[in-house]
Amino acid sequence: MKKEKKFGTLCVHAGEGTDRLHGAHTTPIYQTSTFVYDNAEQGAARFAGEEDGYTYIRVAPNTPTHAAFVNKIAALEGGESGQTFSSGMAAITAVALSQLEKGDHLITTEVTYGSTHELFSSILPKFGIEVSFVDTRDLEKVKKNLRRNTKMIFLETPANPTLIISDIKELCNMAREISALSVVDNTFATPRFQRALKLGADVVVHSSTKYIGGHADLLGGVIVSSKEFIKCMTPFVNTTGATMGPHEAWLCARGLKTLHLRMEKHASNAMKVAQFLEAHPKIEWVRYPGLPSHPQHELAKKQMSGFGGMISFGIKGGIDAGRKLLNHVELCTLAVSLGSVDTLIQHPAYMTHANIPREIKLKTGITDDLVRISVGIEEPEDIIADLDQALASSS
Ligand code: LCS
Repeated sequence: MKKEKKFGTLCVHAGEGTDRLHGAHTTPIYQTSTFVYDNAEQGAARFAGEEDGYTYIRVAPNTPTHAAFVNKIAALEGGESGQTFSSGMAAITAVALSQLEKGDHLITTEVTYGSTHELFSSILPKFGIEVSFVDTRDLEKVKKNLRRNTKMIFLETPANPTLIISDIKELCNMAREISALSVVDNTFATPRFQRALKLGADVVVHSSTKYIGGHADLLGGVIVSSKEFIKCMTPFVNTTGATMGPHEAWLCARGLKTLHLRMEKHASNAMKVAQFLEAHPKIEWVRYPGLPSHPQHELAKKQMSGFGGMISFGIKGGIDAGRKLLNHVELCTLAVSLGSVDTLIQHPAYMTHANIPREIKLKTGITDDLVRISVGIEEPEDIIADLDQALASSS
């Protein structure tokens, strides 16, 4: 049989077959907090790291259910290993705080999810970590911001919610040249459409709450990297204890079995919705990486194999028109989060990005008129019909 399996086959098969004892076909949920040793010597060997196996749920690799999820996402991202967390924010926090220390400098894309922005602007500086928010579309600007103490470059691409794209290959090269760690938040694109490790990133992070779980029914995070990196994070992971629950790990692994199919439908629907919005007289502008009108469409084509399910658009009439639109949707769900099977619509200025100071929001393109849609996998005609009637009712 061919050795290298295709993406969809890996979605279904990678990491499966954990239960050799009873032969359960699907991965069991190991709903246990602790593990039994055959004898004291075995317990000692596991704690000493001399024998592989499980000890306690907070301690990596947590449980066989967690391991099944990690093996699947690592196979999909093309990484050697991974680690689960209780949320996407816990994963990002762990990567930052386990790798950076007082006096270190971090460069981040200036547009990120609101809580990531807050972590970098308010929490890391408390620990003496310097942070520069840089427009990473401009490689020269990034170069100018490199310092002797730059230890990490963090990229969220496509960025939430402006969908700006950062050149992963160029920026990770830049990081490598100064021995800084490159980290890519791949939540929006997923490995179906963007393989950041292959493009040169050291670490990929995900909010698995989103497309990985896929059904808006869990909170989780995961990182994928080399075995060496995951091992170096283990003491931080084991002691800080932002542990994913076994049921969430199972939901994530189960969600991934259909990632390829869902992402293809999310993306084909999003293209149709983006084209509809672009032609609508009440819409000022549309940002979707798959549209030729996206200022970085060429870069998106180069580093992504598809453009995902997220769209931002500006509605004529600004914040009030946006509120009216949100209040008139019927099929689309008025809610934050993203990556669910159903279409979610929200207004970042006062929802997902409410915690970013207004002047920074405006400077970075998170304008009052910006409405964000996470396009679901319903039939596209129904999503478009709902937006059409809501736009008609919102003047
Ligand atoms: N990274 C990205 C790109 C995100 O969009 C989010 C959450 C996170 C990390 C954090 O993940 P969490 O801790 O929630 O699992 N984004 C959200 C959003 O746009 N609406 O609600 C949450």
